[in-house]
Amino acid sequence: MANTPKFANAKVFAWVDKWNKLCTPDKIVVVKGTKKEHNEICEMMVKNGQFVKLNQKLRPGCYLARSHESDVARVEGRTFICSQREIDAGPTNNWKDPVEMKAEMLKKYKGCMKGRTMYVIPFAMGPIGNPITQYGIEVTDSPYVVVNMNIMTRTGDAVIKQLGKDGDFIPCIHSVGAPLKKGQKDVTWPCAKSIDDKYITQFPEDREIWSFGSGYGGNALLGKKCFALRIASKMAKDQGWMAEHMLILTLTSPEKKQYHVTAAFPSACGKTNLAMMLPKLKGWKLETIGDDIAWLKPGEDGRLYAINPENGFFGVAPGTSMDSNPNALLSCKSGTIFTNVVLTPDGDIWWEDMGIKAPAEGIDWKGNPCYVCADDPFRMGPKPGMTKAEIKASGYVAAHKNSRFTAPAENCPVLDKDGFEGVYEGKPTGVPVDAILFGGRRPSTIPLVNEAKSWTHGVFMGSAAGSEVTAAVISDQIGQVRRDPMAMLPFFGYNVADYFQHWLEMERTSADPTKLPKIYFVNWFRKNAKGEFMWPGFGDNSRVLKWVCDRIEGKVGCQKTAIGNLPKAADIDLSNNTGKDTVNEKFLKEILKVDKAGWLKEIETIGASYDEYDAKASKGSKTVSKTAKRVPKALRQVLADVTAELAK
Ligand code: GTP
Ligand code: SPV
Ligand code: MN
Repeated sequence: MANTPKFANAKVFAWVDKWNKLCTPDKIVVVKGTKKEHNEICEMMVKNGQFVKLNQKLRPGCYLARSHESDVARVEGRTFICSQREIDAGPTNNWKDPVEMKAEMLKKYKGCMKGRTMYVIPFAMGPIGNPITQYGIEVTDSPYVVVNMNIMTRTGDAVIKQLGKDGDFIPCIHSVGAPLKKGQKDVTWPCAKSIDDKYITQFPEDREIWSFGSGYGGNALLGKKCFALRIASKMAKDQGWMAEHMLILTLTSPEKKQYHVTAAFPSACGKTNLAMMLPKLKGWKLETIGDDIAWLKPGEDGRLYAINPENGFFGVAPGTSMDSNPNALLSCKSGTIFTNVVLTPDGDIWWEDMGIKAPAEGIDWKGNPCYVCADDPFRMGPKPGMTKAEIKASGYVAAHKNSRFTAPAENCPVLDKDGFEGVYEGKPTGVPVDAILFGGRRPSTIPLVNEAKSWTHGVFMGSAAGSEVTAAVISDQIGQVRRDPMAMLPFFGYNVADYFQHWLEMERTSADPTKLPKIYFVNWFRKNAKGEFMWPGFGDNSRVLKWVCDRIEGKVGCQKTAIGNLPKAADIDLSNNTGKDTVNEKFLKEILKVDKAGWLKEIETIGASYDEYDAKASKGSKTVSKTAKRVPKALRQVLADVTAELAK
């Protein structure tokens, strides 16, 4: 057995020692977080066949990994919130008794790291030393996790030093669940092959994270969704702050006035794209602070101050191009890990809709050869000479739909360096938020942008968010619209209805509620009868951001409607409406209207979702509901008001 290394912090030692004794790894490495160590681990993985080293002239410090076919995205069906009381997990979460769950999982962990190295990753969520930052220790047997955590979080000695003798941290345990027998050769992507052997478990009261069986993304990089959203949302509720699935951006107007905007969109619905967008409007500058997670704390002045707890971008690869998101592509220039994309013959990477012609031949995400399409140089098929129609009919993609890049934030050409370090006007407060956007992929009904009439109405809007399900999760419902309140459906650390209440509390407890951000609902994804997008999106979204700023400044009016304040079409700036994709003015008018018939249906399904949150037990529960009437009355009231106004 390996000896548990010494740590000055007794709680760190106890956590590592506990898992060492149970998981019995061959070796233990405490991650120092240096470049040299990072490179050595990457090179070891190349030697073991788990990484492909990319062409170092084209992509210095970049590697490619291919996951097992069963392990390509988050697994919501195997994600658990193990609060002591079932009611505290709520109807949207899978619940199990924490004592039972720990007993079940301890059996899995027994001997699970045999033949492997146990890595201890000290990590920070947020800039080290910032008052909003939290710390974690992830114990894992996956070197892939180590190098991804090195990019996505601040890792290593600096964190150990910050923790000192008795600093607090969130303890995390992760195993791929694939022990090796003596002499057994490792596979390229070890994991538990059966979905039922995967567990992504949060213990919100113990503030612990136990993950087993998956090596992919948010299932395994435990600082991200498990900590920064599920556990942090519970901490935030208890302590009066907010942990949200939001990007953070800084916008500077031609008059040099700065605005900070956060936006909550469900997975694969455009956060990374908006966070790094190149404004089509001349004179406007956009800078990135974060692309996925925001922690917001109320200040003494009543404003909400935000930091990005992460250190990198775990971005969706397909669709990322020099056209759609040049800053994301440029962020992948060096020091990036690609997972499940295509390998080209010159040692570079490729994916669908990258805006780059496909190579004649490549290796697809499964490791099989793939070939350029016969009649579309921007597609690849599994056999030579296939037509676009044949490839489409076969459902084949060369890069997995949820293939990702793990890129260092410091690579981003438009990073707001101060904001990213949590600094505003020289102080480590995070940045004051002027506007919060909610959104989702909604092909019908939902207008381009809608301003909330009040904070409570804004909370209602967030609670009613929804989207088509995307490939970011393993699901048989991809493409169907589901409710995804505040884009947090897969990430609530507690009862969804209590979470709504917490949002309402943010106004009630604010030092000055008039200083809270204004709330908007946006939809870049309206489609016409032909199934074409009615709004060009991407850089053209700057037109909507400008309207938001104009509203904040009181520069423009609005149409006051039953569902909220909509722009007058003339107030959407259409200057520089040239290039490949342009705003179609006829469509614009269409997507700024209240679709009354659509909204009557919408209201019904919002009501149905509230009823479900009010009456249903947690998923997988055998007990009858005890959650009745938990949705805040104030939100029911907004629903009633909107319904009444629509009927007028
Ligand atoms: P997660 O990392 O899963 O949380 O996703 P995300 O919210 O950061 O989504 P991302 O920005 O990676 O976008 C996902 C997909 O949406 C990509 O295929 C984009 O091309 C597409 N997309 C993003 N913004 C727009 C837009 O404004 N219009 C349209 N039509 N598509 C968009
Ligand atoms: C998401 O699904 O919202 C992601 C990817 O950002 S993961 O980190 O895997 O959750
Ligand atoms: Mn996300």
